[in-house]
Amino acid sequence: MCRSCLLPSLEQGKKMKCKRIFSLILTVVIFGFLAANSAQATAWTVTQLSNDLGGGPHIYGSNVVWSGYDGSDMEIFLYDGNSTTQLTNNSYNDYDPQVYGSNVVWMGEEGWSDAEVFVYDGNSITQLTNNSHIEYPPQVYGYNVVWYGFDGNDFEIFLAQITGDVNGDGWVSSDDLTIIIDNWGQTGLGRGGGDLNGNGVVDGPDYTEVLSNWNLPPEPPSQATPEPATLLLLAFGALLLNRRP
Ligand SMILES: [Ca+2]
Ligand SMILES: [Ca+2]
Ligand SMILES: [Ca+2]
Ligand SMILES: [Ca+2]
Repeated sequence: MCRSCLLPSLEQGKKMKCKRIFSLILTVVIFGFLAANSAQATAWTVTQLSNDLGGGPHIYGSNVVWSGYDGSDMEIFLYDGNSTTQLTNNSYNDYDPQVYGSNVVWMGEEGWSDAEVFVYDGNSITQLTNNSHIEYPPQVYGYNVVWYGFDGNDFEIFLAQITGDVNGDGWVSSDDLTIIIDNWGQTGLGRGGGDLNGNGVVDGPDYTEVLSNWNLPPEPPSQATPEPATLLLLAFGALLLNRRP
C-alpha cells in the first residue's frame, strides 16, 4: 500500500489515542473532586427569619415558631418554610411557643402572676386555660397538648385533646364514630378505643360526644359532606343508643 494511502488511518489512530487520554484525565479529575468534597464538612446556609427581637425558637420540619416584639408586647410568629405569619395580636406578652406539624402552643401572660395556655391548630386559636393561677409552657405532640399548672392546691400535669376525636387525627368524623360502634359495650379500651368520657365502657355518652362535636374543627372540604356510609353509621349509632350496655 502506498504511503499517501496510509496517512488518513494514522491520523485517525492519533485522534483516538488523544480521546482516550483526555477521557482518562477527565475521569481522574472528577473522582479527585468528588473524593475531596466527600472529605469536606456539610455546607449550611443561614437565613435570618425574624427582625423583631425574636426569641425562644422551636422547629418541626420546615415550620419554625418564635416569640417576637411587635412594638408594644411579644407575639407568636410562624414561619412555614416560605413565609412568616403572625399568629397573635393582643396587648399582653405571648411566649415560649412549641410546634408540631401545623399545631402551635404557647403561653399568654395576663399578668406577672398569671398566664394561660393557647393552641393554634392551623386554622384558629383556642385558649385552653382560664384561671387566676400560673401555668408553665406547654408541649404539643399531634393533637395532644400537655402542661404543668396549679390546680388550686399544688402543681399538676394537664392534658388537652380535641373533644370527640377518638383516633386523635384532629377531626371529629365518621372514623371516630366507626371505632365507637365497632367497640360498643367493650370495657378497658381507653380513649383511643372509643371510651371518650373515661367511664370504663364504650357507650352512649361517647357516641353523643362525637355527634355534638361533629366536624369540629371543620374537616377538609372533600370530607365535609356526610357520605351515605356516614349517614348509615349515624343511623346505626342511634340504634345502639337505644340499647345502652
Ligand atoms: Ca402579645
Ligand atoms: Ca392561668
Ligand atoms: Ca378523628
Ligand atoms: Ca364511655
